[in-house]
Amino acid sequence: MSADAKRAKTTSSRHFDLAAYLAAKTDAVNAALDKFLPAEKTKPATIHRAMRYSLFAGGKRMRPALTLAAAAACDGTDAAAMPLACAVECIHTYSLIHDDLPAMDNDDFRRGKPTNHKVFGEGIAVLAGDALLTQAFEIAAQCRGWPRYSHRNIVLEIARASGSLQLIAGQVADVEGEGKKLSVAELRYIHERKTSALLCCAARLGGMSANCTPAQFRALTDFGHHVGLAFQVIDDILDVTQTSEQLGKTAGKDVAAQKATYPAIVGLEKSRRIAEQLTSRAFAALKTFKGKAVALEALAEYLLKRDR
Ligand code: GRG
Repeated sequence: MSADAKRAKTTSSRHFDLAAYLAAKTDAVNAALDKFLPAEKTKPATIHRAMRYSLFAGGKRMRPALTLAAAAACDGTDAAAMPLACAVECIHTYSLIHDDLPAMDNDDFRRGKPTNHKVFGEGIAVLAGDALLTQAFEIAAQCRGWPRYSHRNIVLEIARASGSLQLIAGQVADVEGEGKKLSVAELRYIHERKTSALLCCAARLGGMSANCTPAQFRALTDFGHHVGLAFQVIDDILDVTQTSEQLGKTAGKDVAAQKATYPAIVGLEKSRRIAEQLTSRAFAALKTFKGKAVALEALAEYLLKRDR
């Protein structure tokens, strides 16, 4: 990590036990998701099995962790943030199921297991993605609202991050960019939408659940935006440096699909420096929390150093 990034961190985050934090939050999120989703045997059982198959296949749970950590930075509680943390994970999982379809990236492995369509067939995989997207709004509607962050605001937040101007826009640009030589600006357009929008939304929802101040909301937006961009640069790097076994999904896909990535455009070393700079910007955004954002700091550092 760069000297800048190290300086921007608080002392307390260096002593933060992120592994224990993530293990506890993952358990809590999994238990909440299990309650929110229809039971596996609920008719039609196939769709509920398919939804649960991908949701509980072993994702890193980074987005819900960001929601819970952002809530804590604003003195909120896990209980209030949990519906929103679960809603974001449902949207993320839907996007992965659809991204893996033969019509899109055509991937056989995800989260260390055969992809949804490999197990349930394409039709059910499309429906499982659709159902998880819808489920996200049903879960989010069960959160507590505030005068400043009403249910209307929360629905708009999630719909905008996952709609045709953000998540889907990024995916469209990604698909249309295959085999083309993109500029760094065009690549950033894709990353901002395909990846950063939902990570940023995860952080903002945590703040909303805690009735955060407008200044805290701006800080979480700035933090989420930069962490989200760093996340995708690292994802691009891992695609060329790690094996499929390490990633739990097919490695080397970007090169094979002739996708524009940071390593392809600027090289590995510069890509690492860009990810560090973005993470430094994310740390800087947390200053306003005056040491209360230790979990967010630790998450940002983990996302930079992750190997899967
Ligand atoms: C509507 C047909 C249709 C498709 C939508 C929007 C979309 C498909 C796909 C975008 C999803 C995508 C692959 C975004 C890139 C973000 C990314 C690096 C995801 C992987 O996130 P991790 O590493 O995954 O957090 P885990 O499995 O750990 O949760």
